[in-house]
Amino acid sequence: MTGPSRLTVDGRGAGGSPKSALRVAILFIVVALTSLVLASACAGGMMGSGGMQGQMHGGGSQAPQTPVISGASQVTVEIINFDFFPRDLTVRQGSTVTWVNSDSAPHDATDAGGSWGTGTLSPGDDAALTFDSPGNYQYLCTIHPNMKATLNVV
Ligand SMILES: [Cu+2]
Repeated sequence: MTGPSRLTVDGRGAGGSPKSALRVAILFIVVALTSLVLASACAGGMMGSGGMQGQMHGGGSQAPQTPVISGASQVTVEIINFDFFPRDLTVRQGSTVTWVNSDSAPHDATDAGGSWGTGTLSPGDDAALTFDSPGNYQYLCTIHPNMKATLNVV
């Protein structure tokens, strides 16, 4: 049930400014491309060697990611190669965040403080949570605890 994201406007200026919608769209494209590049680099590394390089991809990649600030009311976090994309996400309160498991292993997204969680997501599953109040959350996959990410609701 991942409908087309409806882009909302950042506070200033009522009505849908095409510019800010475009900015958010570009942001998403950048994130998507980054995910693809990292995912294929990682997959290539795994297939290329059963040996030394393999250990870099053993779960919870620490490759740098660009933090994402989204003005959209519906935002997707994709789980690929034992990592959350984006790993550091800021959304506006009232936004719905959907975690999509695009990996081949089961994962979840669970607040370290225990206030929310997606439950286990099998490959291909997704779960959406709406965040009505501001908060700074560290969350993780409880199945693979070195998969860590942050969600800021502002
Ligand atoms: Cu996991």
